[in-house]
Amino acid sequence: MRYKPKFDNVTRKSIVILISGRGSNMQALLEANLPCRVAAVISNRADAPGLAIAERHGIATQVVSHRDYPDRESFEAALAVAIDRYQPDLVALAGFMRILTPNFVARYQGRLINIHPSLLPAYGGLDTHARALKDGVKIHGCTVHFVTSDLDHGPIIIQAAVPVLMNDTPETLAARVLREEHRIYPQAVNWFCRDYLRLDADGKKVLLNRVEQPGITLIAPGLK
Ligand code: NHR
Ligand code: GAR
Repeated sequence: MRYKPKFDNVTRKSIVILISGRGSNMQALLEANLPCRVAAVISNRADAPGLAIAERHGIATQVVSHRDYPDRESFEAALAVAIDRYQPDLVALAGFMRILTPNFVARYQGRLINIHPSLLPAYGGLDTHARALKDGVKIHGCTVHFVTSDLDHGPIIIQAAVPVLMNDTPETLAARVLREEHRIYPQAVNWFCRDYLRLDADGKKVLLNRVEQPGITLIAPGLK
């Protein structure tokens, strides 16, 4: 019998990834064998190291620099033109560092997701690792969520928790979290591309189809 791919080019969704810098989450998505096509990587910074990684993977890249525009609205209008050229099913923010206005977010409602380096709703915004260390929390982590106009408060798709260790610096903690980011972001995109994600009636919670939910308990520091 002929091999029948589960995702042929008709059903396969396409995604555009937005970056601002290093691009390690983008790289994790590119190397995850996702059931979708990465149509393009767009950066708001010409010097983003992630652009070269995307090019090495044969992905189309484009720079839309916010510095070329007088305000957020005109920057976002240009960004939307760049994105819409690819008609993506999903736009994935991967270390994208510009806050998006309600107008832009509305245009991509339900198909715009972000990875954030904290266990939301704790530590939205910037400098999450330093703030978590300052508070002395013992568990920290990362979150993939749908983007809404409420910054870092959109419906949560998946989270990973890591222990905070006594001698952690923002850098060592960030590295421990980043390893988990690279695991959960491809998982979230995989679910999206398979149409496994939906929102509950009030649009606040993500429900998962056809996915078992065992999970494990993390206690930090561990019990002795
Ligand atoms: N936009 C909306 N509307 N909602 C979200 O949840 C968003 C978003 C845009 C980006 C990523 C986010 C994060 O994961 C993200 C989520 C940048 C800033 C920020 O303050 C805050 C949150 C996030 C990304 N940016 C400064 C700004 O003025 C610029 C900082 C810089 O360029 O270094 O846009 O944390
Ligand atoms: C990641 O830790 C990501 O969660 C975070 O920046 C890093 C980007 O790394 N995102 C934000 O803080 C968004 N405000 P990467 O470019 O190597 O993926």
